[in-house]
Amino acid sequence: MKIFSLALLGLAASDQMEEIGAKFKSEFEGNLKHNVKYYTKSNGKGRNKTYRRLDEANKLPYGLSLKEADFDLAFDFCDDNGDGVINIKKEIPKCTEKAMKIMSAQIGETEELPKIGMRARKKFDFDHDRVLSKSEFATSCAVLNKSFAQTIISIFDGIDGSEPNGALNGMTEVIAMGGMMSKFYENVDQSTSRGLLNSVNVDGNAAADKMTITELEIQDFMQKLMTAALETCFKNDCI
Ligand SMILES: [Ca+2]
Ligand SMILES: [Ca+2]
Ligand SMILES: [Ca+2]
Repeated sequence: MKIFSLALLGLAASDQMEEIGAKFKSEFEGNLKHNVKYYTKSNGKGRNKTYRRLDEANKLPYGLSLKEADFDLAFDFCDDNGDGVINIKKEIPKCTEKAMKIMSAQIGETEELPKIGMRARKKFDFDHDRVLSKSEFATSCAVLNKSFAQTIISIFDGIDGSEPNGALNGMTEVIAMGGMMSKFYENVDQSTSRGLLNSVNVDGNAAADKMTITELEIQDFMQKLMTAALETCFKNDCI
């Protein structure tokens, strides 16, 4: 048990948090750039533009355990006038500003993340009507979440001195990650965050898979964390 609490205490040290925060931001930016490019790769120009990986992009949010409803709260948070679509020019900047208020400033430069996400979201208007539909919005969330997942794995895979293998295995890696991610949003506590991580830990059925946290699982975890943060926020009239 001792080593687990040490991992948590180690991460709670603020200088180390700063360092991880800076690394987090720069790696996230790189991953996001790559993923946006991949999922929005197109042929043609203007109204004749067609997206080469549209099918793959539409399926990305539902690769493991999430359903359409898992994106509803985030969608409502951004759909300010409630007309069922998200206006790119008006509503995206507004909800980005609101999102920054529920992000925690505890982890280095991570408060910059919503702004980075804002620029990316605009690229997912696949049918060029200047609004994001529910489906386009869910894809934009999934691409952000995937970029977070890749960043998280890169930071915590091997943090216990083991050989990096592309997933998080073993208590030290998982708890170190959980400790940091529970500080990601201002209002999500550690036990809620732990419960959410358990709920998405379904990639594979064997007992051994339960000990492994994969990229897809973290992708879903990020969406669940955001929903939890928004739920608390709505309850407490935080914005
Ligand atoms: Ca709207
Ligand atoms: Ca659209
Ligand atoms: Ca797993």
